[in-house]
Amino acid sequence: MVQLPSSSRFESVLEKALCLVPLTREDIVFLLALDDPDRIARLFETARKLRAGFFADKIFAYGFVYFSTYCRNNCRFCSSRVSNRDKARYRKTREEIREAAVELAESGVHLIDLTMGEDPLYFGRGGGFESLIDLTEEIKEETGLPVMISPGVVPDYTLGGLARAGVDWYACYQETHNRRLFEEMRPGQNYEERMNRKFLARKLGLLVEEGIMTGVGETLEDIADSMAAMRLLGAHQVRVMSFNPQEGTPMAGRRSPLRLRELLIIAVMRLVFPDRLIPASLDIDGRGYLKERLDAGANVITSLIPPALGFAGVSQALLDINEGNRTPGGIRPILNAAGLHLAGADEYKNWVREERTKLRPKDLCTEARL
Ligand code: MD0
Ligand code: SF4
Repeated sequence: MVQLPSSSRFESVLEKALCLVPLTREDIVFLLALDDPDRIARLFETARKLRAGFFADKIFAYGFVYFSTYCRNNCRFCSSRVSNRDKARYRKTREEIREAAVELAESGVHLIDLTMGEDPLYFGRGGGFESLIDLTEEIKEETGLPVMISPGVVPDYTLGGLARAGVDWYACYQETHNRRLFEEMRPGQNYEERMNRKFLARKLGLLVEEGIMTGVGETLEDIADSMAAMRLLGAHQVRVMSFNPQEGTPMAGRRSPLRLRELLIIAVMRLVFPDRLIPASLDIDGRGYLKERLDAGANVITSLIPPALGFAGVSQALLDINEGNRTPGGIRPILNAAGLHLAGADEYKNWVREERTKLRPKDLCTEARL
């Protein structure tokens, strides 16, 4: 076979992506390995073209409510890990959670993401999942917005209860699809169980978000494999977050990777999943690099947090929150500088409705019950 000079390989992979031809594992690794600034700029430009083709200049914004920082797990990268005895934790009351959600809704976010560690209060014997289900129902009603739940690996029947309560999204990140690395990062947790919960969520008619962390020892091939796993799952939202070292964890001394790595992954994700949602998270650098993440092809800004209510991020507990920078008002100038705009509430609701209908075509729908 004639080996094409790599410039034409580069052109042909971009061309393939623009024609919506699926990229191979080799194509993905090839793009992730780019180091020539001109080519990287071309890759980002292609990602933006694809985003514009499916979403025009409209960006979605997600409010983040991290309502309990207690967790029974011991993930090596996370300051909420159970062995981190020095961590000052909180568990918000129903009223406090409601207040944060309402404030976020009024500020103009498109979705409320209710997130917790695997809090023993909910996961323990006698389980408090009923109250979690009630709470999501109440928040959905009160805000009138779609709701995402990121509660960890909850039991099957709880996921069923959440689906019946009207939750729209289940978010649960594997972080890596390399099993050896998974076991290192999430000791004592079961890879299959975590993956299977996401397949179940889809069956229950929920949209699913899958995510990876970069800078934790993964190879470019691992990243390509994660994209394959995301495709197999049929994830509706796919994300990458750069590792940030956190105090009180075994990884506290490790460095955060150069942001270029995350930006390349965002752009390649856009080429691989042109019509899916791809976050630019405010939880890694606050507003820092937000424009770059958008320029690489992201179309959702996540981790907007109301100032002054005492809610934290998961990766950056405090950065930019009380300054009011993690709000629609705080991000607007950056959006505008990137030539983008926040979508209207109905535009997001319609997207969610259409995607959920695809999961459950009306005539075929046999309510999955749990
Ligand atoms: C974020 N801090 O979007 C949030 C979090 C959980 N569903 C999301 C990682 O960055
Ligand atoms: Fe718990 Fe999630 Fe942190 Fe792991 S990443 S320790 S499951 S809060």
